[in-house]
Amino acid sequence: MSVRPAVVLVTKGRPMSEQKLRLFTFPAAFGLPTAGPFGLKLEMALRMLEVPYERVFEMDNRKGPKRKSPWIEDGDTRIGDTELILEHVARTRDVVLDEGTTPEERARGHVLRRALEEHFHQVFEYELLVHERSLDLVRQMATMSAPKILARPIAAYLRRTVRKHLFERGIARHSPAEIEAMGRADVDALVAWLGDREWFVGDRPTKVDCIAFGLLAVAIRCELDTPVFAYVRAQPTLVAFVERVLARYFPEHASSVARAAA
Ligand SMILES: N[C@@H](CCC(=O)N[C@@H](CS)C(=O)NCC(=O)O)C(=O)O
Repeated sequence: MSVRPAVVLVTKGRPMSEQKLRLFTFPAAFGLPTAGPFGLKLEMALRMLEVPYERVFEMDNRKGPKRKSPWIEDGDTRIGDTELILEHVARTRDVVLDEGTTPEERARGHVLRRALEEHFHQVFEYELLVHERSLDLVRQMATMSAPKILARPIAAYLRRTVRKHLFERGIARHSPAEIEAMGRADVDALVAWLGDREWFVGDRPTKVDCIAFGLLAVAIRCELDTPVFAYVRAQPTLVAFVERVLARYFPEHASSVARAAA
């Protein structure tokens, strides 16, 4: 697969490849560089590719071109969606994630990534933002961008909005027990898939590790006592996977044990 640029893209008089990307993500939280799983996915990918970027924290995902977080600005170009951003990076910086993997490895990574991004992400958002045990956390998050007095109404609005969105997406049509069972099934599959290997596909990190890391790191580190997050935390191989990524790509956020082992 080659997506190398045929022409040098220029903006404001400078080739794009020399510009630093501006990466807009939710603020740091839970001992992680950002609270958002897709922001973590993109940061890990950019670090794997050694593409320099500048972080900009923005709580309001509606400001992004796809009204979702994260997004980037590259000179005059604004792009939302991690996949489209990575395509842009490949075009303008001549660096491609997963170069050297076989078609079969790419296919396996693609299918697992879709399962994580399209299904497990729904369970994830339900537990983080809608579950009754996340109420205090959502109120705390609301005070990050608004006065304390508004925390309750903002949290209530956020939970209502996310529940409606998750109803449209599918997961919130199910009972809490059904959602828990669906989430546990995803976690069981991840544990079985990873086995005692270091990475989900092949013997080195690939793109699917980026989204697995984003979702699992928040589930583990947010300390919410919701059923699926607690179940993730109880899986030693998934906890070790997250610490491995942190030690390799975000040493400033890794536990001292993982840093020493890296
Ligand atoms: N397909 C998108 C997914 C991004 C996404 O779902 N972001 C979440 C936060 S992690 C978001 O902005 N949710 C708010 C919303 O959907 O309104 C990507 O790859 O960037």
